[in-house]
Amino acid sequence: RPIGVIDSGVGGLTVAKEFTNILPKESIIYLGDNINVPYGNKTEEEIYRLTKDMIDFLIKKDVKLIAVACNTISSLLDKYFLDFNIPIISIIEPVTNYVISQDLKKVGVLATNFTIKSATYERLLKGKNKDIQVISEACPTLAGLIDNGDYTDKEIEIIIDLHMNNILNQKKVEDIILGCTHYPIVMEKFHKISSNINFINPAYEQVLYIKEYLEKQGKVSNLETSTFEIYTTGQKEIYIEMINLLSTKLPNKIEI
Ligand code: DGN
Repeated sequence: RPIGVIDSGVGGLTVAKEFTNILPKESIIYLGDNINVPYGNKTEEEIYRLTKDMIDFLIKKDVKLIAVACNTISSLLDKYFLDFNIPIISIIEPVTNYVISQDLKKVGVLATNFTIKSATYERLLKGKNKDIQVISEACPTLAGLIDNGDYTDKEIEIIIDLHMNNILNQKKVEDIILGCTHYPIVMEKFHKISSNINFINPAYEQVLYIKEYLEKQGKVSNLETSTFEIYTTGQKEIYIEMINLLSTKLPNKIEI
């Protein structure tokens, strides 16, 4: 059975890419709700309703597990999405485990409005180490700009610069979590603007976590030819552009 991956848009491709590297023998069904991006400025009820529809769609496709490749939705998992017959895996929990394992004393978080307001990163990190300092910065427009597909847009650099200044003016940090799956798509812009910062991409930790989970459950696939299907409520062209930019595997099909 395939693995489902959901995001409000193209951001989850950063997670799909890690699947092709870490679990290449798994088939992936990706669902991006681009028509409703960004989720980060919506209400809890709206995000719940849209996410429930995505989960129902993937359950009908008989996926064995859903990777929530969206920090905004992951902020709501504990509250709304525990009662399904298949595991629904957060992107936030695995990266907080990683940060704690690295013994960081302070860490920055850049994420959507919703994720920052929910304080999920702070709650989970402080729950594991009460002394850790978490410096948070909401970026209300960045995911939407990236999802437009024009990653050469100068505006993206201006916005990243603004948020990096805001976070570094609060406190000097050396490690910053890119707490929205859209942001690592423009990782090279983050490095260009702040070359001395270690940017943490939660996608990698999430897929490692899922690998361990599947191994424990004896549910790892061993397909000679795994497939990658994309379903979107938006435009195919943006997916092709992002896939090229991320140099990840091309999908077997893209459907609207
Ligand atoms: N990619 C999503 C996230 O990780 O939070 C959110 C993008 C959005 O809808 N704002």
